[in-house]
Amino acid sequence: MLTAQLQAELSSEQGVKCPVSRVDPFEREFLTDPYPFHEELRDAGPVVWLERYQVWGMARYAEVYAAMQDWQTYSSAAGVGIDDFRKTKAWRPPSLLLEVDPPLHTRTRAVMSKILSPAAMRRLREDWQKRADTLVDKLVERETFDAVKDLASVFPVWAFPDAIGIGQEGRENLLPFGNMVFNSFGPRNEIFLESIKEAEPVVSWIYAQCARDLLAPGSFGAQVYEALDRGEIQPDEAPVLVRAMLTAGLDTTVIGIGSSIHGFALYPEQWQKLRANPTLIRPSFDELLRWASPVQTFFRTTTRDVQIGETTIPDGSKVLLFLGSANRDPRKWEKPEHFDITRSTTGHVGFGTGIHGCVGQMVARMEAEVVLTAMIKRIKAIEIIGEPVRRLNNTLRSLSSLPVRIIPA
Ligand code: 4IA
Repeated sequence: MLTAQLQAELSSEQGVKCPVSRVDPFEREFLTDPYPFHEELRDAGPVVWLERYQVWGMARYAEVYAAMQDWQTYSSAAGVGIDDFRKTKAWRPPSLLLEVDPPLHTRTRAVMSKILSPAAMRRLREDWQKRADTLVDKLVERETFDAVKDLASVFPVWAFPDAIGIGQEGRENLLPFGNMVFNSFGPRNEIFLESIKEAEPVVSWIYAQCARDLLAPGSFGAQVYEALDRGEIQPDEAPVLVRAMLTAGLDTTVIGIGSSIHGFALYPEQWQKLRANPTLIRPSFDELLRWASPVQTFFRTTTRDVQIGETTIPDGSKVLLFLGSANRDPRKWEKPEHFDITRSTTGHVGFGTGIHGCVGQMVARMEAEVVLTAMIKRIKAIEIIGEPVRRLNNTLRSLSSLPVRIIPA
């Protein structure tokens, strides 16, 4: 299908040799089912010129992994979306974690990783397990429900914002905000424009939540301001770091939980394995992130000319890293399309890798763990009873609906 669209070489204008693809990684057909496109892009070469957006793309595991490990060459400071912050204004004030390089990144990251530490997670676990048990109890009684709308979208929005320390009111803004931000990493296409139609009240609400006086004492948000009191960050940096938790920590975990239930519904034998052996819960979430990577893509910007095979990527180029494709590259994984919770997932890039590897991954892991722990005890089987619906997003791969019937244990 796409082979005809692949040309042998990039016209010598830039003096480089490179396979060219006309594929649009942000159009509906691609986002609906990216996997055949990923295969084409991987097979085209270690780096591909994406003609539609005049950017480079890497879809093989080895190159994606190497690029993420090499932050000196593949910078985040010009933005990790398609926009180049050195040329155009960012859609929002840049993130002080995601869209920066060391030394600034080293300082902000240290503050956040201390706040989101294993010890902090241990303090929350019991309460979160109880909440998951309560929620799953109610759904099991109903037997039929929407695994995304009634479970995956409910639990994270209930648990994590309490820990961040924001109020109950207005939480319906959290998921739409994330949807906008993750769309903004891609082009200004219809999908993006649709998501920002009613942006104003959502964006103002989010920014208002980041103020010190609204955050509960002792919460993650309050702890960001305690880092300010200790002189570890500047006054204008604190609200942007609170914003990072509200942006990065909701949609992603909703999708992680929703896709897990989808995976186990599609692979009933994996569900039985999990029920028989709860120590598989933790590794099963890594396999889920490999198999159904919620964050599919990110850009980097080169800080020098880089040689990849026959191709020289010039200094200052945007490079699109296909994480979801790397996680299913048959050069790296055996039967990559198979969801198999007992395989080794070491090296998957579902949480990224290198200095920008997900700083909130302990939160995400614990959310998935408490929900799956609640489910394996109470649910013998999960059956899909209606067509799952995808929500298309320029960065995230997710479902908006997954109607299921469960058989109680
Ligand atoms: C931020 C990678 C993704 C989960 C992410 C999105 C936003 C931010 C950080 C990470 O706003 O800092």
